[in-house]
Amino acid sequence: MKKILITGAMGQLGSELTTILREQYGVDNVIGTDIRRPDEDSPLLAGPFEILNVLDAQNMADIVKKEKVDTIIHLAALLSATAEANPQLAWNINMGGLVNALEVARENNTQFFTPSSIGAFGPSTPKVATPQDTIQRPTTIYGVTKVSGELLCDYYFQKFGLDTRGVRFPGLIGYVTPPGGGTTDYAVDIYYDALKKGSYESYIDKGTFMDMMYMPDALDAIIQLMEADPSKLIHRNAFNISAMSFDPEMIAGEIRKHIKDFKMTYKVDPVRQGIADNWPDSIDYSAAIEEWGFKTRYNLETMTIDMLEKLRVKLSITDR
Ligand code: VAH
Repeated sequence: MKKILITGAMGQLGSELTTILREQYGVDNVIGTDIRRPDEDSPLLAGPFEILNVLDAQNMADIVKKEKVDTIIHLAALLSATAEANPQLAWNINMGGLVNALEVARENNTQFFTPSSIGAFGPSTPKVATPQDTIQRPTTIYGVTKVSGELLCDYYFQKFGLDTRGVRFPGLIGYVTPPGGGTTDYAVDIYYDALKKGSYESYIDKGTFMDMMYMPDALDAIIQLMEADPSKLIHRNAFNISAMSFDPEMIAGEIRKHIKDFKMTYKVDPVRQGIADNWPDSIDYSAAIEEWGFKTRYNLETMTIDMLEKLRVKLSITDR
């Protein structure tokens, strides 16, 4: 990767990925793009930034050609809960944007990364130690776009030789940019509320296990996969990856080790609970380990320590 274009750079993953790739490959070699311009004080403006609607294929092609981009990291998409509220828009953005990005990548022979998700699995998928290769009949429009995306990226590799790569992300937890419209976002919100209010009202019920990962591990995984020896990649797109699996009671218990009087209550959101119930409890990620050496640094305990430490500074909270 020498000259990288990121779509959805203002998102939870995109904002941190843009920063770390600029540190690794040089500020001027990473072009952040999104549908609108960030605030003037945004770290995204520390390097090249372009306004790009991923449904505008010509603008995307113009930027890629002008900047001699050799790697496209396509992140722009609606997440599960937002998508479920507007399925037609979700299909148009998630698939229309992906087809445009793949076509621009093909025409310019760039490397290509786009994430899938544990949302690509459904109620008939084995829920525990979900295999890398298994049945995928998701019942959410988000899952339908993720499975379609996996198949499309495999097709562009097989048909056109495009160097497409991807992972199935679990829920991502970070302190820099709050997530938007996901089902796993409770695992981010809980840290903010624990510090601000000493309590959290969870929209996901106790006993609902989902795979999760701390953002630094997610960022490392993208770089590691993109730099991996292509001859060793059997699966290429949609590698299962995860770092931990927990339910709301477990993350509450870990927070209570630091905020003794932390109170957890529940007001279950039937839509997001319904989405979560269709996702695996824990996935098997041995293929990622074997094919490109996937590893993680954080578990629930160490992530909680770091999240609380970083958010105390970000929120200027010293009394919790
Ligand atoms: C979501 N955070 O909740 C995203 C992700 C696995 C979850 O795809 O929709």
